[in-house]
Amino acid sequence: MLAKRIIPCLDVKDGKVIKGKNFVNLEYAGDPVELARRYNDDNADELVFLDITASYENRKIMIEIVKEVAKQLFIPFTVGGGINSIEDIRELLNAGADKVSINTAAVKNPVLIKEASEKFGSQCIVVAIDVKKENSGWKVYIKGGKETASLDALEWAKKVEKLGAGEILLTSIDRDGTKKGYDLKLTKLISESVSIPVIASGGAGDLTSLSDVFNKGKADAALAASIFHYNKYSVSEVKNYLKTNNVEVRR
Ligand code: 0VR
Repeated sequence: MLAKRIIPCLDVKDGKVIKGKNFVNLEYAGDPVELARRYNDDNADELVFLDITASYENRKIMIEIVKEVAKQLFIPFTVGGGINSIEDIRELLNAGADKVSINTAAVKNPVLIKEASEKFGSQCIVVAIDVKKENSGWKVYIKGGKETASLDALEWAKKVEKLGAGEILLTSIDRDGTKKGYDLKLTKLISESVSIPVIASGGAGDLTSLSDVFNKGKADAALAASIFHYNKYSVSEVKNYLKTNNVEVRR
C-alpha cells in the first residue's frame, strides 16, 4: 500500500494567496513564497499552486511567482490555472513545476491530455475536476466553478484516465472552505472507478476528516488549504494524527 500524501494548496489571485468558501468570498490568506517555505519545512509531501484568475496578463506574474516558490521546495510541486496548451506546460515545467494541473482546457480540448501525457509523461499531468452535487450524481464545473461543463463527474474521470492523465485532483465545490469534511461518497465513487491516484480536495476540517477521506473516501492523497493557512493544524500534526490512527503516511 502506497503511503498517503498530505498536500497543502496555495490558491493564488493577483500574486496573493486567497481562501474562500464554495469558490467565492475570497479573502487574503498569505504570501505564496512564505507559505511554500513553511509547508516545505513542515514536512508536506507535495505542494499545489493554483492561479485562479489565470489570464494572459496574469500569466507572466504566475511564471515569476512559480520560479520563486519552486526555489523554496524540495518536494513535488504542481501548478495549475489557465493552462491550455503544450507551450504553457513546457513554460511551467521549465519554471520549476514538476507537474501541471489542467482543468477547463481539458474539458474544452480533451486531446490536450493525451498530447501532454505523451509529450511530458503522464506523471506530469494532473487533471483537476471541480464538481457540485446535483440530484443523484455530481456535475463537472469549469472556469473556477463559474460554468457547468454538462459532464457527469464519474464519466469524465474515467475518460481522463483513458486519455492519459497521471492523477486526478477532485475538488468538491460544495465543501470548499467549509471545514465540514471532504465529500466522502464522491471521493470513494471516483477512487474506486479509476486506477490512477485521486487527490481529494475541498472541506478538510477536523483531524477525523483527514482519516475519513483515506479510510472511507479511499483517496490516495488529501489536499487542504483553510486548515493550514489559518493554522488550525500544522502538516506535522495532521501526519502524526494519521500515523497514530493506522493511516500510512510518509515520514
Ligand atoms: P479547503 O476546503 O479550504 O481545504 O480548500 C481546498 C480546495 O477546495 C481549494 O484549495 C481550491 O481547490 C479552491 N479552488 C478555485 C478555487 C477557489 C476559488 C476560486 C476558484 C478553482 O478554480 O479551483
